[in-house]
Amino acid sequence: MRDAAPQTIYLEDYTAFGWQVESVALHFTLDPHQTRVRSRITFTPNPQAPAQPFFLHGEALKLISAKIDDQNVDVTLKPEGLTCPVPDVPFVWETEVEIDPAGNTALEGLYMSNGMYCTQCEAEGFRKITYYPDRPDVMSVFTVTIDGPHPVLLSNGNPVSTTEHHAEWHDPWPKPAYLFALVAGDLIAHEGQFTTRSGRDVALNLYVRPGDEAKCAFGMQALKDSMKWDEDVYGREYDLDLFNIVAVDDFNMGAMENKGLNIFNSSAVLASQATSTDTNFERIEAIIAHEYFHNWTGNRITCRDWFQLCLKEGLTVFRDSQFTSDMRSEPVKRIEDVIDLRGRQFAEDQGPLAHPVRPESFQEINNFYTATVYEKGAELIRMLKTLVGDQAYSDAVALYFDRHDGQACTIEDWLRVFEDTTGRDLSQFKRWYSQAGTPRVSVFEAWSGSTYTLTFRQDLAPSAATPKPLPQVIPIATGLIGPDGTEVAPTRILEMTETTQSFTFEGLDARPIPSILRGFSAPVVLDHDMSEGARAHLLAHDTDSFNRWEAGRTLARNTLIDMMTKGTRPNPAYLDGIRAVVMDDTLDPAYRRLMLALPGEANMATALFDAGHVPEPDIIHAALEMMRDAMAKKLADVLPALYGANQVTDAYQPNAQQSGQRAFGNAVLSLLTRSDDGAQAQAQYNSADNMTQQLAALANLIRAGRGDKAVKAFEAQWKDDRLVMDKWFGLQVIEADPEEAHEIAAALTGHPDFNWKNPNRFRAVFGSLAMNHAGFHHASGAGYRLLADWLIKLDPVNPQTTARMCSAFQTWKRYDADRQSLIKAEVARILDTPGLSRDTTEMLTRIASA
Ligand code: B3K
Ligand code: ZN
Repeated sequence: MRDAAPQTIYLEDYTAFGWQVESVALHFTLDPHQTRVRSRITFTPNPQAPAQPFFLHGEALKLISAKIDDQNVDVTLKPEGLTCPVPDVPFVWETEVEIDPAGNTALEGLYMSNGMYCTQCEAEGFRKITYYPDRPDVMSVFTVTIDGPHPVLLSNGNPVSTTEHHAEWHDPWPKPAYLFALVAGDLIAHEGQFTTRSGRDVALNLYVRPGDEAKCAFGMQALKDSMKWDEDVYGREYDLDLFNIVAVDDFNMGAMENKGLNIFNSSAVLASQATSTDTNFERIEAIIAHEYFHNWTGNRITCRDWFQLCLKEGLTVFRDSQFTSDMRSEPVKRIEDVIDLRGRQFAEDQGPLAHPVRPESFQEINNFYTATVYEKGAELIRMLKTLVGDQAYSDAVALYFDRHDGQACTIEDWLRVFEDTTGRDLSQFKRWYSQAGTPRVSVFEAWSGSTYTLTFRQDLAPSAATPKPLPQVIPIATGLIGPDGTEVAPTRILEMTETTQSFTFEGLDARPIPSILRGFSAPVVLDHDMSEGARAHLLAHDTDSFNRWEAGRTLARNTLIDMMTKGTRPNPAYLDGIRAVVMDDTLDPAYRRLMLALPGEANMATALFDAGHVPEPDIIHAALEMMRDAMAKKLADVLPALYGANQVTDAYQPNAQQSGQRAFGNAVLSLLTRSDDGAQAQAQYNSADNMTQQLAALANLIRAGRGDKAVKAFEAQWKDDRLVMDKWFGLQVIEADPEEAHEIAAALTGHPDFNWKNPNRFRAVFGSLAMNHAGFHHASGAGYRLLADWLIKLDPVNPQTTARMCSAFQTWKRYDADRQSLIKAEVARILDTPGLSRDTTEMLTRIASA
């Protein structure tokens, strides 16, 4: 079906809904193609709202009947909803509609996945279930009854009564419609239990399809750990008798925080030693925590409108990153987060999709679930905490929960609790929410007598989203290291508020080496023309573990840029420094592994573009290969011992300590493989008793050009496990030689298990193609063409996933003229497709507008 003509929605146009919804009763009679939904909704005029016609959202609904106070009413139907005359006193609205869950391939609203019914309503999916004011500031208490032939019938809240083929649910907490959920199917519960600190017993269930029972234990433990952590750290208790999680195979994203009934992409919850990597385990733990934490930051306090999305997402990402730091390693988590931020959010800021953390307009809100809203949004919370201090942060957040429980809020509400707690004026800080782009901070040093002065300048490039940028408040955590390697000034937060600003350090014996932006205290690009020697000094001595890693990363980036633009050899100072760090066995293996890692190819493209060069994918690829060869040579004498020392002999645990060791061991393996033709990788493949070791071995074999046998063996072993098969599809494309990546991806689309309507499988092939930087950007344009062909095919089936995948084209402007015109032609070809969805049209129009 064709979308209604695209309409732009503006933050400044916000008006409250004209009615309050006192209560909602929904009744579902499930049927694959003809599900009936009856609703009974009590509306009361909202005296605070401006006068307006009565309008309810509704899309793709077949209206059977509509009544007000028991009388049939004539409604005017529009593609996006209905209007009708209503009394100016409270009234009861009743409708019956028919919907087609089995025909719903967009996976939004009520749909079917492998014979099971499930829902996804955020952001605007509830309007595909029944007529309703589908906006987050309309909160109400829901009662839901379900009739269906399935053994398990679930909705939000607490169960009221369940008989065979009938269930009634009541959620006492007022909520917006986007948090509604329903699940029905032949499911098995993995049960658990949690007692809150005030003594409430909570039954926990993880519902899965038969066959997946053995993949539940880890997720259940992660849920209990999250519940405990939120009590201990934020004082937040769970508030129902029941918490259910359901695993679903067909899902557009990771998971969804519906009240008391979280729905998860099975890849984001199911885990076992044999089938999941350590990275999968860590991600699952974080997503379970994230969705659970939304119970307070998102559900009890929600967003007034979708422009405020970062209010719940930025805060909840920040909370889940704190949780992971506490459960695992703080420095490692911080470095991983920054790598991710630079990889995805900085790239977004650099291109045509740049937008503020709180956007001011949109056509399709699903296109704004971005790295900027989520990850940069989390960085803003982190900065706020740095600026006000830990105690004030806790006090302000406690006030937020007290003051706003049960409300739909704005960023202004959030900042006000900080202003009220600390007396600070946060109006300048607020610019972080309204200005798009990554600020660049340049550093100038001066030394005289015993005084050392750091002068900073901040620049934010004007963009379409922010034509006239103003200076932002930037917390720059800085310490000083003496020439002998000791710290001569501990971390101080330099609070930059002006365009140019100086800070002095007195009473020093010798000129220090500055360690600036410790812990990556602000999401900026730091421009510091520091000597190689000074950077090597920080790599050897910085007491801040983030900046110690950063010193190595900057050396790597600079030498790689020189290799790519001037054809120089790898910098020996970098290789010496890295050798010393990776051999230092007082350091955590996970940290040493991060030290050994190089920036990815896409990341180098961002860095090159940022430094004023046109990135050339083949040259980037070749330089990284050359650097890896140089590292393998530099470390050749110690690699076998390092590999041996990092083989875990204890029983498998996906904890931080063991996974760090495996990650380091596998980083060493990838260097070893460069000279042993894959012998060690084959041995590891043969003896692996867990997916981390098996998959790392397979990746190395493919890279060494010796993967054919193992690829076949892996397929034979795992053909019945869809999550492992996603890895099989993805790895072959990610690890493919750039010359062949598009051909391999194309061939995989002909595999009988390439079920392209399943988002995980589609992403396994095409997300991986986009991630194979030099392969995707093949000079022939074949990578672009293949992706465009498949996006055209997927769009009518699943616009949301199609639109998300369009971001592979967002960086087109940085490449050479030939590639630019190849990409532009593909973008234009997709845009020319008749009936293209609103989602994809908006994304590609924005991308093309650069
Ligand atoms: N809130 C959901 C995301 C919904 C995305 C809708 N397109 C998951 C999360 O961030 O927790
Ligand atoms: Zn979230």
